[in-house]
Parts: sequence; structure tokens; C-alpha cells
Amino acid sequence: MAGGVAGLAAELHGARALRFGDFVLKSGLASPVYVDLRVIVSHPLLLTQVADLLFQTAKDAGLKFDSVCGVPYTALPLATIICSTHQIPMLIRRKEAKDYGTKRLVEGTINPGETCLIIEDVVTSGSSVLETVEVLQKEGIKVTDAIVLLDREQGGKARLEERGIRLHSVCTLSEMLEILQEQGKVAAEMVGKVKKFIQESVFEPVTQNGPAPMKRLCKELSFSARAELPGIHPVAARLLTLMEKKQTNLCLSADVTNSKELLQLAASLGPSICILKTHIDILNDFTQEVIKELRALADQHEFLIFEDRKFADIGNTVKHQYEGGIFKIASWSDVVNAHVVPGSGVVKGLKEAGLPLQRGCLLIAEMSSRGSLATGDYTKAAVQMAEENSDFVFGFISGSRVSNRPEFLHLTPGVQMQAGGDNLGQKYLSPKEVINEKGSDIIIVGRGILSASDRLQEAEKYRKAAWESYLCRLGVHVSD
Ligand code: S5P
Repeated sequence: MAGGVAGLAAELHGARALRFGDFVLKSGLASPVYVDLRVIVSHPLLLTQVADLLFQTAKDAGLKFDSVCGVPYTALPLATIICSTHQIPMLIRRKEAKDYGTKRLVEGTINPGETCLIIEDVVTSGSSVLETVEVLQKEGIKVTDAIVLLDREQGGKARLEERGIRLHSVCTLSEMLEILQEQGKVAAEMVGKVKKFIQESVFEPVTQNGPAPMKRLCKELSFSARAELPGIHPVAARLLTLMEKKQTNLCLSADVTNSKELLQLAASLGPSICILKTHIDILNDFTQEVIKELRALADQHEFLIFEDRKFADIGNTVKHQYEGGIFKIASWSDVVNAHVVPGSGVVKGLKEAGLPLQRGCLLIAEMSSRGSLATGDYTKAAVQMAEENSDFVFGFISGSRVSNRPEFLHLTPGVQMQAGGDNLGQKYLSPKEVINEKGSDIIIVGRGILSASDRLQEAEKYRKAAWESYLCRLGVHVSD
């Protein structure tokens, strides 16, 4: 096996599946190593070599299994090669249930009680393997072992073991590094840097009970430290400071249609929230008087007002919509948001009205609704537009952390204690998933709170859950 791994290390390095330098990972971590095994699909010999090593590792461990399932997507072709070569039935896990049709999550013949072996290309925290395991287990399939090509040694093995899954790796990142150093492909200094990074960015459980939230042993800046960053947008600084002071990263989506109810909400939930989000055009009885009272409550309880207007027109039009009309949004709303679909003109138009009033803007980089088109390159374009207009834009509406710059804030809608959705396309994640796993900063909650009989008590539940998840992310232990 050692010979095989030495050859493999050189091949992977040659195919640029392993790169060394300065990278920023999706999680926001700066990393001296970048592992992208997706590229191996362009190297058929390497692909077969990897599949062989994975199968050999399973054989060496004496594993018995009835089927094989690759974690989507890179491990899919690997599982296919293994199954085809050794005549083993394969299962395919769908990443998302099809919106139409059968809604199956697993393709292939499911025989409950049979054992399935999981194949994965690289494991960091173990989350992707766990997701696949959970889907298979729900179908009644036994899963006890997973084979991975590269274990990044960042806590995945231990986390999987806690959930009853043994992880067997063809190679660890440290072994790979040593081989590449011996082969003269990576300098000793870089090897040291990567080893230090591995040690400092281990994901490990911070609670004893239940599915453990993960703590990142890395430098995550606190909200108050981010408020002090040079060049931070004044609205972001104000928001981050009040969040830390009030210990809240909860934004209330005050989607009510009656102004008395809106003001009651602001008065009673004000101390629990950092932002009150309005859809001012759904009020049946809007007057500027309501706005005056809302502003007074915002100042009294120290929360920002965010009119969720989602501007999406050419610059000239949005400028009028923002400062004029019946609502005169720019005159009272600290924060507004915009779709990026018109191009940067939308931000420039809003900026002309908003900058003199020291307002801030969030760009919609992703949406919580099923089938949203705001993904991939669209999301990237939103990030770029924010970076180019950071005098006015201070963050995003998104499902996850889309920018690694700590001066940008991420606000995530589609949050309820229980996962699920409504019957009009909304999808929900829990506060913990959003803050801890997706790396967002602020949860936006509407009906999760509004439909409770005791709204204040419910808001406090959300505030605590989101705040504790933030502390967890910082590596602070939370005890009840
Ligand atoms: O992608 C999005 C963006 C926004 S701003 N998905 C959303 O749901 N929103 C808003 O968040 C939506 O307009 C609503 O006001 C709130 C979510 O409400 P809930 O009742 O589903 O929590």
C-alpha cells in the first residue's frame, strides 16, 4: 500500500488536486493547503488508481458489505468504478429530493437490513459523510464503515466514530505531506505551516450530549472585534456593537399587517432583538406617524430598522422608490436590501440617496425559497458587487457565509426551531445550523415567533439558541 500511496501523492500533486499557498476555504478559514479532488475525473488513470486504493483499504480492513454508496459528487464516479469492477450493487444518494416525481432520496434497490459501505474522497469535519449515512439509515440500511481517500485529520474521524461510523483512510494529510516533502515537491517550511494549520483548525464536539455542535479551533472574530475593524461600515459597526451589548443576533421579521401590532411587537420584543425587519407595504394602515413611533422604539431599545424592500430595478427608479413615494424609506430605515439582478446600477442608485443619510445596504446573495435561482455564479457576482460598493453595502442576505471578509455581515432568513418549510416554497433551517454550521451571523425569524402564543418567550428561545451558537463558533463553552 505504501508504494501505492507514494505514487498517488505525486499524481495528486501533479493533477493539482493538492495545492499549497494562501487559500480561503468556504468556511472562511485562511488555509495554506487546498484539497480539490474533483479534478481527478479528468485523469482516468488516476481515477481508477484511487478507486483501487479505496477498495483495497476496505478489503484490508476485512469489511463485509452488500452495497456501496459514494458521497455526492466526487465519490460518485469512484463508487461506480468500484461497483463495476467488483460487481457490487450501488446506491446513489440524491443531494436534494426531486421537486417533481418520486421524491426518492436514494436511487437503486433498497433492501432494508443490508449493509452499505460509504465511499468519500476527503473528510474534514465528517458532515458530508454523516449526511449520506443519515439518509441511508432512514431507508433502513445499515452503515458502519466509511472509506476515505484523504483524512484531513480535522476531527472528522472522531465525530463519525461518535455516531457509530468507523472511518478508514487510504492516507492522512500529514502522511501525504511527508511523502511530498520526501519527493521534494513541498518545502519543509510549507509542511510545518500546513501541520500547524491542521492542529489549529480541528473541529471537535463541545457538548457531551446529543449531536455535538462543532467548535472551530481557529480565529473567529467576535462581533465586538469586528466592530473595530478598520474601514468597517458605520451601520455594521453600530449593529455589531449593539449585538454584543444586548447579546442578541436575532432579527425579528415583523410581518404583520396592522400598525398597532407592529408597534406592540417592537415595544415588547425590542430588548431581545438586534434588528426589526419590516415589509412596510403590507401594513393596511400605514402613516408616517407609525414610523415616528417605530423609530422612537428603535432608539429606546437599541435595535436597527431594516425595510426588506428588495429593490430590483434600474438605478434611477430604485433611487425614487427608496427616498420618495408614500413610504420615504430612506428617511427612517437604517438598512435596506437589493437584488443584484439589475447589475451594479441598483446599488449606485440606492447609494445616492442612502449614503448622505448614513444608511447601509445588504445584497441578496442567496434566497431561502425552494428552487431559488440565486446560486453559484449569481451569488459570486453579488459578493463582488458588495466588495466594489463597500462604502454602502455591509453584508448579505444569504443562507450561508458567502464572503470571508469579517467586515461583511450575513443575515439568514428561513429559520425555525424545526426544519421544514411552508406550503409556498419557504425552507427552514434551525438557528444552530445557520450560525454554527453555515457560518452566518444573524438569524431572521418571522412566523417561528409570530405564530407562538407567547411571542416574547419564543423570541427569547430564538435569541438564546442563536447567541449560544455564536459563542460555540467562537469556541466559548456554554453551560446551562
Ligand atoms: O431569501 C429570503 C429573503 C428574505 S429577506 N427569504 C425570506 O424568507 N426572506 C424574508 O424573511 C421574507 O420576506 C420574510 O419576511 C422573512 C421570513 O419569514 P418567516 O415567517 O418564513 O420566518
